[in-house]
Amino acid sequence: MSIELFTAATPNGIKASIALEELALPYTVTPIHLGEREQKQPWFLAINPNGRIPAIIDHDNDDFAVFESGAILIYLARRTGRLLPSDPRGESLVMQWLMFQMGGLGPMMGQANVFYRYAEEKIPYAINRYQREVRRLLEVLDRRLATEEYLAGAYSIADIATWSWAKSYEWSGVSILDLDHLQRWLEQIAARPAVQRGRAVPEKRNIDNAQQFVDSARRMLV
Ligand SMILES: N[C@@H](CCC(=O)N[C@@H](CS)C(=O)NCC(=O)O)C(=O)O
Repeated sequence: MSIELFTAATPNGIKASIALEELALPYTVTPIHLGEREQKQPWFLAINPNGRIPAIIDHDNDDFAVFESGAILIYLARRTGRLLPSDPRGESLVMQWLMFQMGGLGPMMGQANVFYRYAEEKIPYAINRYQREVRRLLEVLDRRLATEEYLAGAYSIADIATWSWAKSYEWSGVSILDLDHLQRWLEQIAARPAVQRGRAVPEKRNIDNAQQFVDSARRMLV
């Protein structure tokens, strides 16, 4: 199987590379330079009409293209029969936590980052609104992880998706000092060799410090 991954060093991007590494699938990486708005070029919109990363093309399946990180994770899991159970209950549990990430944690952390880090105009109401919502969602995870080793039974694509965002709580300006179970799970997943390889994709270029990252994000948000 040969997968081409279009990605950048962001939480949504590393979900795909971590899954590819966990599943030991051969893949090539095409870095997309978000600050230069490469994701809005016509050639890329033909792959992902939403003009965002990640996206994949499966060259061993008639060049089938997949966009939306959650859909990519499900596709890769189905392609290999791993990281997503096939029985209705097991599958539903993974889907519930995956949807929780896709519809909740990811969008809220994304907005917290925009208003807390990237917006030139600091709007306290917006910053508080999104940081409080992120904190609430992280508490939901902490309660779940108090009784479960992973989010949905065995380690799954739900853990990959959620870890890729939750690990960046500091960048969103939210503390998890008192969320012991969440911290345990964050560390446990960070220690996985495939996660370490996947989170380093693509190699970071020209971004040495937080200010450069903020500048690049501002160019993207124009
Ligand atoms: N729901 C989408 C969100 C993708 C997304 O927002 N990607 C960001 C990077 S994390 C992006 O490409 N931003 C570029 C832009 O907004 O132009 C997914 O999960 O794949």
